[in-house]
Amino acid sequence: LSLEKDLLQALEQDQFIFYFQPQWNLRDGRIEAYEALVRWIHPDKGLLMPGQFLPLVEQVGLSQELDLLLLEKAVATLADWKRQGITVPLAVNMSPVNFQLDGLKKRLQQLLLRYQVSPAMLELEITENTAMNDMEKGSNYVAELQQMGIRVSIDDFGTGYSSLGYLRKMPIDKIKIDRSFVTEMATNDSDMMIIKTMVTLAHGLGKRILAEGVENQAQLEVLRALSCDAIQGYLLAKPLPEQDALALLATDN
Ligand code: G
Ligand code: G
Ligand code: MN
Ligand code: NA
Repeated sequence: LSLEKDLLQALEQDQFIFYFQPQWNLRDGRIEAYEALVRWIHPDKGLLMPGQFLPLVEQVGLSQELDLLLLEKAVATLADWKRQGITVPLAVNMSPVNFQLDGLKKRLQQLLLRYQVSPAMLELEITENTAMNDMEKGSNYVAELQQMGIRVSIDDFGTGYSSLGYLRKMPIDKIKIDRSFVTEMATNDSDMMIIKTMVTLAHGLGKRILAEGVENQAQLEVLRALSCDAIQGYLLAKPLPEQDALALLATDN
């Protein structure tokens, strides 16, 4: 209950920040994008993880407000990086309730214009369930974002409704294999086969594919051998505070 009260204040006083986790391109070994992951700097409790407050945010009906605030934060971050000569795209998670919101596209357009940020620098991560909710509407919506120059990727792929029809219809850019498949890949033949099939599927549809949750070199080598395009995970970097993320980028390029 008190956390709920704190939440309103947090939104007003801008107590949310992003950590940034790199996505590495397996072809050239470089960072191709950062994923923005929200943290709440609570005045008493310190750094809170999304799992500690996002359910509450949703429960009290503030997730639309938070998502819009975080979208602005993402675009403002890109503008700031641009001023520093840093041009790395940023992927932002969208909670299912907010995707396809009336006004989201307009809001995005305004933000990109106001901060003078190219839409090509922004990527929205949605889950399969979000995409599938109303496939007709969903694919039109993704197409409109793509026409604006904003890329959309599917997060946690393989854990939602596993209908594949939407992949064909939606002009999504990237598929992110859920980390649960990667974790056991080296020891579990079925998981290995599933990943292999996902890579083939993605490439057959002209989409890029990234594996999440890569924690060791053995996993990386298997993913490379399977022609996975990119990886993300603790092996390369945990989600980092902004200064550390920028320092890493400087050593990378
Ligand atoms: O590090 P990690 O604990 O950061 O993130 C846990 C989950 O919280 C992620 O799977 C993601 O779905 C969600 N999440 C993280 N950051 C954001 C954000 O900025 N917006 C939304 N809507 N969800 C986020
Ligand atoms: O948005 P998404 O559900 O993909 O959020 C990614 C989540 O996975 C974040 O909570 C992030 O901290 C976490 N994560 C990122 N890399 C790894 C990893 O290599 N191992 C594990 N266990 N978690 C990871
Ligand atoms: Mn994500
Ligand atoms: Na994920």
